[in-house]
Amino acid sequence: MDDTICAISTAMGVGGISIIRISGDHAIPLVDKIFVGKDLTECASHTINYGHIVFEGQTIDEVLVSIMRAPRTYTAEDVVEINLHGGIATTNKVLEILLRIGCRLAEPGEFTKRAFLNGRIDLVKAEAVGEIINADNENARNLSINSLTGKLSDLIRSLKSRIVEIEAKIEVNVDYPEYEDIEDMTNEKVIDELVSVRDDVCKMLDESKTGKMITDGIRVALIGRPNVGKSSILNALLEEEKAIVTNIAGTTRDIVEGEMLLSGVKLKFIDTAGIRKTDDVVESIGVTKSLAQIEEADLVILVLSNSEELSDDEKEILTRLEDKKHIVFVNKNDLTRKMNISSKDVVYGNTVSIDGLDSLKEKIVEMFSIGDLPNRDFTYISNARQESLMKKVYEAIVRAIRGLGNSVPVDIVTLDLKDARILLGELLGEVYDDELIDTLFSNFCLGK
Ligand SMILES: Nc1nc2c(ncn2[C@@H]2O[C@H](COP(=O)(O)OP(=O)(O)OP(=O)(O)O)[C@@H](O)[C@H]2O)c(=O)[nH]1
Ligand SMILES: [Mg+2]
Repeated sequence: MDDTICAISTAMGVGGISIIRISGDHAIPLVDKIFVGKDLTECASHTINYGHIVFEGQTIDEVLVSIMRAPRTYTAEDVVEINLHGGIATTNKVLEILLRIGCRLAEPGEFTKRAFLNGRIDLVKAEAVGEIINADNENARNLSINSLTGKLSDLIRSLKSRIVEIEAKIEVNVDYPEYEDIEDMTNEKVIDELVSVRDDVCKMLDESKTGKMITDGIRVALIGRPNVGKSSILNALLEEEKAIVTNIAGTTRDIVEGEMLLSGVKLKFIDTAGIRKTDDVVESIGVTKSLAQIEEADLVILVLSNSEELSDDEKEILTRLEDKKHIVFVNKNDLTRKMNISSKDVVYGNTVSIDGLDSLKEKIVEMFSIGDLPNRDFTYISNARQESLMKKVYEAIVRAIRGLGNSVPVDIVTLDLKDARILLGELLGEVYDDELIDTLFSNFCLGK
């Protein structure tokens, strides 16, 4: 934390400008060493200064340098940002000079990590920085900006203060039972208040599924026997020739992936090798992969051929799908029907005249309730860390409620409430584990 760190903050490539960011106690005097134009150490905070980067008598670039003094900066330390002409050689050269004069190369996410460790942002907001950078659609952007601006943190903080209040009331009653003017906290009253907190936690956990769906997308596997048209369907949905299509059974050997947006949610389609018993070594590896995709997918589309009867292999796959979200797509409905299958989630279509694909999309929208997404408020917990801590909060509250119902002494019940309170603090990063913090920020991109 004592080092002055630097990194290229813009994506590496050819562009109008690129930005190198420097943060730390010596950020301003260090950059001043290579800046010609004015004395940066004398510049007022939050100013942009025109000049040149000059090193060992050689002019490197014409630049604008932003000076931002602590604490009102991204990291809450002194921060300098050098606006260079965008270009790989110039940007690398200036970075290299900064390293030679005493800066250290920042680790991925280190600027945001410093903002967190210096207390400018909580952990939920820090995670949102990573999420907003990775947001590739409007819903994901909406979700991450709500976390970044503190809506989610406020919600977590309010749960925490409700628990603190209940704890305090219990304690007052236990410690000063003789006081007449304090509210008498009967078990029933405490249970009522805790049930309302539990329901709100439960709602947040339910909604986290939507949050994760928005950030990660929905994984949809196209599964079926060879030659039924899985790859043709993938290509038709993506409107591009992504996978090879031939009339030879066993054309697709490996997984082929493609993405599209449906109602603002990313669908990750996985086309797989047709499932059949085979002696071909390569094909059988493909088949094993296809079966694994059934497990990994959020949704399986079982593709059948309208011109053939339901085979034993297909019956077996249908049994595997019983507990899995799935849709049956009967393809090739331009040919005479031999397929007889009755299930509520069957869509008929073909990829010759492109029929049934809209119905298939509608079914997905309905299954994942994504039609009304834009009207929701987008304050969701959306990552595994937040979700697992929230689950533990839920369990602690449920334990407390159960304890009170079974007349467990209140001081035992308060231990569960304390657990819930500490877990909520952990969610916000008020208490943290160094290793977890290191891992979390190492997933960030460089320069953020
Ligand atoms: N008549 C008709 N033929 C189709 C339709 N969809 C695909 N086909 C044809 O069926 C054959 C197999 O199509 P693919 O998309 O390669 O089938 P697949 O399920 O990916 O096959 P594998 O990769 O071998 O598992 C090709 O000749 C396609 O042109 C359809 O809706 N109607
Ligand atoms: Mg195929």
